Amino acid sequence: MGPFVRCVSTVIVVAVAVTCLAIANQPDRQQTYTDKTTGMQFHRIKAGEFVMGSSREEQDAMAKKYHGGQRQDWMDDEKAHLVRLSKDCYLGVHEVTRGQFRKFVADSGYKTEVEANGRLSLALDEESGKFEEKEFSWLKPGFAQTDDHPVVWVTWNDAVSFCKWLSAKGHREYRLPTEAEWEFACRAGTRTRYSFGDDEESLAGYANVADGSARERFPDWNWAIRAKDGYVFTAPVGRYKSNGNGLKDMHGNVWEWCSDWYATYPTTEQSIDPRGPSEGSMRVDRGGSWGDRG
Ligand SMILES: [Ca+2]
Repeated sequence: MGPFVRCVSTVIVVAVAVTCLAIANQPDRQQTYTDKTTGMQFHRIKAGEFVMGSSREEQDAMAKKYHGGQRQDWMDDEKAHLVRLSKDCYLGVHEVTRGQFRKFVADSGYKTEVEANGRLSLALDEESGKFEEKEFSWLKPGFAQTDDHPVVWVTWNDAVSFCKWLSAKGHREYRLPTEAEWEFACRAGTRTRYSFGDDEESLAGYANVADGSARERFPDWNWAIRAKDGYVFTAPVGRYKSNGNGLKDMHGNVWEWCSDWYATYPTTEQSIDPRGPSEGSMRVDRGGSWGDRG
């Protein structure tokens, strides 16, 4: 799966869902901003224009490499189109960590949707190395994590609740980024397959993906890249090289929630500050994860 591919979920995907945040109002136009409650760092992303989505050439190359030359249905959903973002925004440098999420839970008494439902979920379990049906949650993700790792098993509603709590605490308005803001910030002016270039084996220097370490643990992951990023499951945030906007882990570690409902991209020539459709059945998450190839 390529980096600018979209992922959609009504509930969390396999232990990989997290939020990155955009501050809605501008903190005095500084380049960086640190939230006092959580210590979260934000970088300013200047307004601008970019081509959102994948080019036909890129899609054809992916179809040839991974799908025996067959175009996939989802490829028509993310047609390249011009987008203009009229306002600067601030995006979290790192994925929200388990320690930061713990502060939210300790202060508010919040129960994540997965905990509240108490239902069994199917996910990869580190202990057995197999998919198991258990009561997984951000505290029991199925693999070892420290408070520096990204929080997982967080639904879109959980992520929005975290943003609301942070807004109330931080005297700024925090929200999930729109999908357009996320992609613009990730691309950082590039048009290559990844924000650092086209070579997927180079992902190991930029992100925690399904890699050579994961192949050793799960020999049937023969689709994973061969280079090693050093982690089978999640990695502490910020371990890898930044993109051009100084943001970390944009191509891996855990998928990141955006605010938009999922829909086929608009076909108009130019879209200004798109927020996605007003209703839908699935939300968008973006990036990549330890269990995907970027
Ligand atoms: Ca990895």
